[in-house]
Amino acid sequence: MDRRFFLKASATGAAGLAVSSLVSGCGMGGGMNSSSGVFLNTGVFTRPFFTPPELLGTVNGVGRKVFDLTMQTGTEKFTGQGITNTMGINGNFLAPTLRMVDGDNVDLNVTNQIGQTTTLHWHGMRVPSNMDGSPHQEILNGTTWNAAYSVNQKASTNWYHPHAHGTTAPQVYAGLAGMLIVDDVETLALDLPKTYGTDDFPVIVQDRDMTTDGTFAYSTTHMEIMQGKKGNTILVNGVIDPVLDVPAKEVRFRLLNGSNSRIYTFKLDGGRVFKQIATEQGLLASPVNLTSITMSPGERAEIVVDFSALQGQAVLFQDASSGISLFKANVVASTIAATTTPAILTTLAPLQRNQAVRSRPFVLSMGQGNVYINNKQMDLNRIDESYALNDIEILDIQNTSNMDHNFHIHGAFFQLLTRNGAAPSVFETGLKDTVYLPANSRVEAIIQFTNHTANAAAPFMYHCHILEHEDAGMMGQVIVV
Ligand SMILES: [Cu+2]
Repeated sequence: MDRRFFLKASATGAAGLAVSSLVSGCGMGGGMNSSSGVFLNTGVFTRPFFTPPELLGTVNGVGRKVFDLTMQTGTEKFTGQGITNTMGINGNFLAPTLRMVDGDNVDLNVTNQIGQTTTLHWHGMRVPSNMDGSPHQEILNGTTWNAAYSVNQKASTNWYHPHAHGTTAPQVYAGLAGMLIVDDVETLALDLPKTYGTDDFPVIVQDRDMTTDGTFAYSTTHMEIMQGKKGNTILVNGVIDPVLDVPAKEVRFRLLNGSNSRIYTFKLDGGRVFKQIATEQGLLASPVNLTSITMSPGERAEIVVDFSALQGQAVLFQDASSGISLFKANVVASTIAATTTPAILTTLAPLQRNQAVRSRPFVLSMGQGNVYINNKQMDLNRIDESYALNDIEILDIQNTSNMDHNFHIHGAFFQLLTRNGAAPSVFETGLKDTVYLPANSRVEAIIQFTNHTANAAAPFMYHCHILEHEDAGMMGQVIVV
């Protein structure tokens, strides 16, 4: 990855714009929901949208795709002014987009140069538990961890980030996160937008609590740990207020809520309709027309926006929850062939409730200034649950607290059966690995661990993906036997 690529993208913004806007009020796109009360986002889009470079891997002599990743420290000027100490992978902030194909055998050489212990977790990848990058696969500073696995799952938009015991939140916040896109033959054959950086864009949405010169440093009060760390500035692929030229045709956006704790409700200005085509673990059976989509940390969604009739116009991507406009898409003449998103995308054969051998409760709760799952806090030396390989089970996930949480499990995907006792929205019946649980809510999902067992030396994790909660112990461990 060319480190200058990112520097170029973020340094060309109009210096001072965000600051002058802050001084004069709360900016044109202003909202007042952040912890600091005022957003640095201005509602004026001057910085180029940054598309992280793709890393395709290098095929070695025995046909394995090799990816060399260096986790490193760096600095970044997010508004062109103050200098922030950051972390990135093969660069100063964020990471290249890894690209793999179902059936690939991959070797990932992960070198830790961040000055502290870390791990690198492939969120959404169904890999052997000892290659998962969980807290049990520590990478000491100055060492290299070799993760090797076979890709065996549907085309999907995944991501990778540290999962170190107790320090995940600050490491992700510093910039250690990237997308990992899996392709497969079925999906590549569909008439979907698929030209990366032209009609197919990653959209990593993160918030940071910035000072007026555009710098940030992770720190938390106990209140912020309980409520989740929320920032006053929302970045897309590491850039504040970016503008993107999109072709006047269908364009695919791979949305990732990469924030530590903020929950977004993404929409287009004017209530424009878009199509959701995929959930975390792959395509929906058919596209679903939506005007907004709510996503909690760690969740992904692929959407298609049809700009065919909008050449010369601009469309804003917004977060309805904060009132902030995230980026602007200027619709320009298309130089590539039109696509027509098919009405049928794939065949999903949902697992059925009557196939389940049991329903297993996961209660997310808070009390005495702590966060719990099933009244327990994370203990690396305790196994909390044991699954039988290939058994079908129901996850009965209940948030009994007055605060929002979510639930992510490694090693398997699930599909929602119910949300608060009713049928879930169609788009929640897709293949998922992370699900939002608003305060005092409950979901039932159906799950099956296949392919990989997991023993006590390398269990799979389940946890709240609000990273402050995860670090505070809202996590447990499963073995698969
Ligand atoms: Cu939580």
